[in-house]
Amino acid sequence: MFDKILIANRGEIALRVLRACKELGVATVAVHSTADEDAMHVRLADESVCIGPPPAKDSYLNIPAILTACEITGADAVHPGYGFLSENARFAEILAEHNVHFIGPRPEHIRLMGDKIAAKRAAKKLGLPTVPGSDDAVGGDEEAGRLAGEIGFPVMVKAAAGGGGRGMKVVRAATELRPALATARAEAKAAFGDDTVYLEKYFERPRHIEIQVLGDGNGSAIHLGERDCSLQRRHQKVWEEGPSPALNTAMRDKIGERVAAAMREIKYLGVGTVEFLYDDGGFHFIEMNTRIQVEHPVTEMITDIDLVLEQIRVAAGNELPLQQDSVKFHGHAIECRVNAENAVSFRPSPGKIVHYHPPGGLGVRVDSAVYHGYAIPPYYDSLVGKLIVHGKTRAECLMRLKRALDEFVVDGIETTLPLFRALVQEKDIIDGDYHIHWLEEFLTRGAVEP
Ligand code: MV4
Repeated sequence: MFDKILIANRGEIALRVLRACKELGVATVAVHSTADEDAMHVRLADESVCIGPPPAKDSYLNIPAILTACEITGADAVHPGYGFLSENARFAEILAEHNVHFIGPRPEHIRLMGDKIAAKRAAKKLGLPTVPGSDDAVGGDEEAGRLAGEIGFPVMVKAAAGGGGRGMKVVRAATELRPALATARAEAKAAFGDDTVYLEKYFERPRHIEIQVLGDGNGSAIHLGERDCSLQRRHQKVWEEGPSPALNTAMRDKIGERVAAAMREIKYLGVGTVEFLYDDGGFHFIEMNTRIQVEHPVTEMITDIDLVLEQIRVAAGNELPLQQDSVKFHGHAIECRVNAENAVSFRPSPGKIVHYHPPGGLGVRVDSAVYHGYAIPPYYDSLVGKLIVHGKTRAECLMRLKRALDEFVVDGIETTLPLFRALVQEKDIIDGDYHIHWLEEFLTRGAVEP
């Protein structure tokens, strides 16, 4: 096991990683910007190092400063959390060059999955079902026209360097293709410095279902079931749950086993998430995330496996904690991302929390790094905390969620709690009958009062 882990992140995930380190008996180093001097992860870590001013590019994304912090403290591993440097292959390489372990996959796998065309080609070769499409960069407009004709409209233009919804365009007719290509290319060039695009069949109302995996880097890998992340707004997930209301055990086992087999084949190391669009009974690979995700607690609650702890263990060269047959799914879990935002306009609402009372009781978990009197800085994401609720059935989970939402008090700032209180009353939500555009359509109907 490592002796000392530097946590290159902030907020609730820094605290989440710290907790796993404490249980493993590993010393911890917090790094922080000047805006985070009062942050919980700084207070609870064994040591802390200030790595720069508030803008993330000068602190949490500042590779030389983080390397220096490793050097000063003698940390032998870095946990990147999510966001920031967590999917930066070059960062993983630089750490290795300085004899510091990166707690995550090998750089080659981070790089492969960062290129969406290469990732899709790899997924297809590994036997995963993909979205019908070009499977390669599209050249000129003529070639695109021919491809779109073959795929059949509607099609979607996507940026190879994309992800998170940037550089995407839906094209419903041949006449719209040329301008859509130009816009997508321009957006991709501006956002990623790469104007490579590809074409796919467009799914109108799919679900977004992702499979959690864990690999030891030596050819052993297991899947830990799925999360349904369809409830999102502007590509920001709002509510995640597992199991998906759309799947049964046989469907889960089938797609899960195919994903696990693919991970064995590439000797994947660490935790990862394989994302699919799910439509009309079929799975279609879109992307793979090579990091621990915000919504990982959903899987932890239904499997009883500590994903962050196991992520650290496999990074240190340990074997998997169990075989696929021993993974048992029990009950249902829902996570609500409580943000410091107005529940109707979603305008950020940073500032001081003057009263804080998180809910508790059986089946209720709150992953948060805020406290009574803490001021949420305006520089980073607006997550106040994640409310994760577990129940034996989905109905019990919803019942507990309602109760927990009623208990939750965050005063002094606006939060998205009123949105969740409205969602748990909605028939489609209660029935599990939703898709990736459901939430935006619901918000357009104007049913939430802040
Ligand atoms: C799609 C799609 C429909 N058809 N691809 C958006 C983020 C990016 N990672 C993939 N995305 C989509 N790809 C095809 N062929 C619809 C989306 C999409 C979406 C996907 C998952 C979760 C939320 C979404 C919201 C809008 C669009």
